[in-house]
Amino acid sequence: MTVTVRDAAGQPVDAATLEIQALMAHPGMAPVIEPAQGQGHGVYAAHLQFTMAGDWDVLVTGRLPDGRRVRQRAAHLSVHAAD
Ligand SMILES: [Cu+2]
Repeated sequence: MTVTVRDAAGQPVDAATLEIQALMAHPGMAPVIEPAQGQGHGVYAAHLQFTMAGDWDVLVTGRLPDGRRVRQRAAHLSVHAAD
């Protein structure tokens, strides 16, 4: 999964420290959390391995280079098991 971070002027933001978290809505379900590696040009990438089929909310969390915290919903996915 990749996310792109831009500032208010639309310029890419590098050097953030980000994690991608995938969560399911039901109780007792551990989130999948992976650090996102900067690729340059504001792009960050993480490899997520979903632990069950179903509906997942994907959040981006962490800190921007200026110290501000990030917590933003990035996607809602319906995950199906491969045949
Ligand atoms: Cu689940």
